[in-house]
Amino acid sequence: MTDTLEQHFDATIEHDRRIEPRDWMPDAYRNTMIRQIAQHAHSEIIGMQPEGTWITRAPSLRRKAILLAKVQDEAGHGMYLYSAAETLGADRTDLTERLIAGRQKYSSIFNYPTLTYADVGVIGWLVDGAAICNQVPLCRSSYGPYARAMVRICKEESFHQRQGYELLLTMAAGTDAQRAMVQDATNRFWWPSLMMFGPPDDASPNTERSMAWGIKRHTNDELRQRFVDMTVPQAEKLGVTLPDPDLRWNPERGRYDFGTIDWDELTAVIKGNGPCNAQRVERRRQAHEEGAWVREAAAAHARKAALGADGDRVHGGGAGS
Ligand code: BYC
Repeated sequence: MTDTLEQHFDATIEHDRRIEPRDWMPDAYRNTMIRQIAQHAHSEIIGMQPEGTWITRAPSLRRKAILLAKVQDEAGHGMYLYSAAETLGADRTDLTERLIAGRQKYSSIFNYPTLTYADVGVIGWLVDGAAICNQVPLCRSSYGPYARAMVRICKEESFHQRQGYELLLTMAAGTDAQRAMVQDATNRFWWPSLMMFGPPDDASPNTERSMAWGIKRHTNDELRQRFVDMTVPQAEKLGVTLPDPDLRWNPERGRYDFGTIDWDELTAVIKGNGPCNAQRVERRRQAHEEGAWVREAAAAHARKAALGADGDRVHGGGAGS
């Protein structure tokens, strides 16, 4: 029986069709999907913090409205992704508790501080730009609910990237002090943005298996290179210098060469030793605790809604049964 199911799974992957929640799948596929989707969801939720800190300090009403909308989108992305993880049998509360206990990862990039308003622009330009590069191919990922969630997420990320670039173009056309802020933010976020794509291919334990299963469509290094090639002309138009003396066009490869990434830094940040890891997780823990009454109220409301006016259950089963 398992043989037939496994053959069906293999054939689905081979023909580039989607695996759906009720399909049989190997445990390792399920666990890999839960790991990646949970890490992605956690990144969206923790990713609200570095920019969220600027909402009350936005320089104008327009900038505040834009930033609020962006941060709200990130909460929405986290919710779609937790829902996608639930279709695999994961439990959202359990995933959150693992994050808070440091047993599940989230993207390294959100462990760096946001020091000026130019950081909001640079996060949109570089961090969301890297996210788009990484996530557009995930719209063709083999797991149906994840791939479908990614279509909407990518559309919104594209708006985020443009709002960041527009903010930077505005600052670049401003005063010398504003241009210096843009350059400083670029200097601080360039290398961490390249690290978002993960370790180099020869040190990436999951890539081969995830590519064979159609979860990932490109390797970490391929996507990193694509991001560099896309970003250099944007930096030129903006008038900022990317902080890499080895960055230059290679006519033979038809791509940009770039300098060596500090992989020790990425390892340290992933292990929890980046500049803001402790602060980010602590803030998430506090928010989770402070939100307990909302979850309790929602569960009580769901129980009540499941009962008719005369106390009979309207839908057989459901919450509180
Ligand atoms: N940071 O074998 P590898 C966003 C982990 S949200 C931390 O290459 P894989 C946004 C990796 O998980 C951005 N950990 O792994 C939100 C693995 O851990 P395990 C998030 C990292 O999965 C708000 C180990 O290192 N995007 O854009 O094949 C505002 C070995 O790596 C990192 C996603 O999550 C890292 N940078 O490839 C603005 C996209 N890199 O096995 C923007 C979906 C690696 O010990 N995820 N690790 O548990 C992916 O595409 C892939 O999971 C990755 C890693 C490319 C990230």
